Amino acid sequence: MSDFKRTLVTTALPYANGPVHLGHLAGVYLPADIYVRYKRLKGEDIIHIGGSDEHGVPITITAEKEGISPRDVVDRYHRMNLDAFSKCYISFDYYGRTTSEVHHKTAQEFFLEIEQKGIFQQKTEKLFFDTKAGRFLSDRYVTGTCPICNNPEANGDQCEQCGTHLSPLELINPKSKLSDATPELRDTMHWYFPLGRFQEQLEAYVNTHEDEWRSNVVNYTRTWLKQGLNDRAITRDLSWGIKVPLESEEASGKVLYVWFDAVLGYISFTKEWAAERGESNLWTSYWQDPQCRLVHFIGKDNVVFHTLMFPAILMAWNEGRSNELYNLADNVPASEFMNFEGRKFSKSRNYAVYLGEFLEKFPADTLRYSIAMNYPENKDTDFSWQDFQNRTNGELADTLGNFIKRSVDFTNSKFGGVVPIDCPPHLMESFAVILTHDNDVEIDRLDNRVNLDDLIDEIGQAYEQFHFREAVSKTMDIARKANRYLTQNEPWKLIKSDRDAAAQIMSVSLNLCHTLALLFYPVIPETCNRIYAMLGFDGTIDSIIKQVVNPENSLWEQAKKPGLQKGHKLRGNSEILFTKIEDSAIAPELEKIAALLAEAEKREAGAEQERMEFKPEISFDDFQKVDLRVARVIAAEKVQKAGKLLKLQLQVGSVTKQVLAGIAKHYTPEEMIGKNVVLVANLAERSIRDEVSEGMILAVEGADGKLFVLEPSGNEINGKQIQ
Ligand code: B3M
Ligand code: ZN
Repeated sequence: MSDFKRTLVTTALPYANGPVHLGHLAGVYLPADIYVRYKRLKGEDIIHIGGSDEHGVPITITAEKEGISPRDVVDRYHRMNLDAFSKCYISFDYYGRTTSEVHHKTAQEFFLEIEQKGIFQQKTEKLFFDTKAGRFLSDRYVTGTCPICNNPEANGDQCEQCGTHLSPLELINPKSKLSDATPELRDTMHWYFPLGRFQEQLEAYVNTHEDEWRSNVVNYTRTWLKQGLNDRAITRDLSWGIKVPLESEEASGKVLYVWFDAVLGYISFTKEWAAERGESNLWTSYWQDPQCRLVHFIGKDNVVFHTLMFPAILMAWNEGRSNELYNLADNVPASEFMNFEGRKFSKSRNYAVYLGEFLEKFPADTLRYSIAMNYPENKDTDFSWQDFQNRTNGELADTLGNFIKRSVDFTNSKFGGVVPIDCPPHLMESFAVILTHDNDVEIDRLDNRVNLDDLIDEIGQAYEQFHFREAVSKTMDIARKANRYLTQNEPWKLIKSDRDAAAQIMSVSLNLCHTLALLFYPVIPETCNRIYAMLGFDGTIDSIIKQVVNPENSLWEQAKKPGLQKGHKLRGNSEILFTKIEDSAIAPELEKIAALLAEAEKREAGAEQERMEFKPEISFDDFQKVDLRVARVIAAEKVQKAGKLLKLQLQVGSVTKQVLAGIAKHYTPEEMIGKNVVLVANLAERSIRDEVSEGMILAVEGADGKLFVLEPSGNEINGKQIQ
């Protein structure tokens, strides 16, 4: 692991069609920034590359909704997000945009390389065309009724109500979102990337990393590999995007699929970063030198694009080449989600707290700390105002802030603001929580011994393995112990009887302040810069870090040793590092949340009401036409590539029927086998995903969205009509 000479960190490129919220910060940008700052403290060569994803349908849909151009949309949100990130001290080395010229060229170069090798396939397919708008409609531009749950507003790629992944062709009554017109099917040709061609290579790639990658990342990737990888269309009929770089008739009007171009943005932006430094070729040291470690920070919804799709694109580039070979990611620390006050962030439901807005009210470091302590490493976590207030007041203000301020204030008032004596390294290395102070100061070596070196190494290990919560809470543990050390030794009393003993305690305390300033730097950088200034250092940690690129004498190593010797002068005055958050400051936020929740409930109740508006009346004869039967599930299995569907074989009297039911999220195949169900037995056959469904079974949705299959009971009822 330590064979690497340098590290390239990338963070998922947020779509520039809206402001980033706290969920994005928690899953991707904060952990990446913490990691990068830690590595910089270690004196390692590391860069952090990010930027805006400015292509794709999410952008054009926003533009159409707001009646502005896609260019206006991306300009606005690129600026807004860059600004919010910088206010949150996310220290990108470069923050690019996929609309840049360098990026367009890079993506086109990749397309041509793969095209010339004959790897792409071209396929003609039928796609919906909006004759009013004169455009082919990509999946998201088509809406209609879901064939599984009858939701009348399903999207062409997915039904939000039942979660089924759909193709627009499966929708009942498809409509164009552009014009409301019923679209017609027309032939169109597209380029496909044959992911399956790289199946074995990808499997081998994942296998070599299975021990270091998070299990959720490995499992999720393997699920895809197990299903077998399909060809993926990598072009679209759109006007906004990167043009397919061919002169042919068939290429006209086509752009690269946004995911094909977005992942290549990491490369383009590294090129731009290098050019900006006046070392145009430097980017190759990060992408094409095997001694560079490549790490992608992303959210769990982007895993396969980074563990399969992007590596496969790079494999296609590397194929048959002897030079300019690209590195594949060494690690992809994908996060789970952080919820807010018990609910998922949702932009479309307006349930979100945006980063920029948050930072107008509260300091970035308090947010960074609270979020780091709630980092969704291997399960979803929750952020609440109450937790934010408790951590800020109890941990940052009362523990860390209090310790630093008391150390500095007491030194200022009793020792003229100067470190009174050298700090004995052994005291520093293993400062005791309680010192016995009779005549001479002696460490209580039996109890309460704190071995700073070991603790710091443990914290370092946690960072190396992306265990951010563990690293930050262990850092706070040191602050807690330091604070207790000062409190329990009572130098303010001791000084009356034994000035030297008090001097020693202050010397240890001040050196612990120095240590804590360095250890906390990855998570609360602005505060640590202020502590550094208070301790009388010239320049911030931010500036000093740039001068130390030697891992042996790195700032991280310096944190283990006394950094302030006798005579070192503090700045002279102290400051309050963290202002406590009063109840009155979060009260309006809690009210806002309550209002949002009430709104959500009302909406849900409204939906309920809507359901109470019965369908138009039917005659008794109409009803009699429906043949409801009791059937027994004799076999059940999941449908490949349709995660929500179960394929059921039903015994209905002497007949068997196959039914596809959208219940895979609620029942395992095993749970279904043996159940009696209610079957609509005379429903016209239809096919979904190349499978035939010969009926429908009845189910009802419970409060939390869980489906319950209706299970009739009785003796020898199989095949009987329900009346
Ligand atoms: N913009 C999707 C997202 O924001 C996409 C990430 C691109 S990473 C190369 O979730
Ligand atoms: Zn549905």
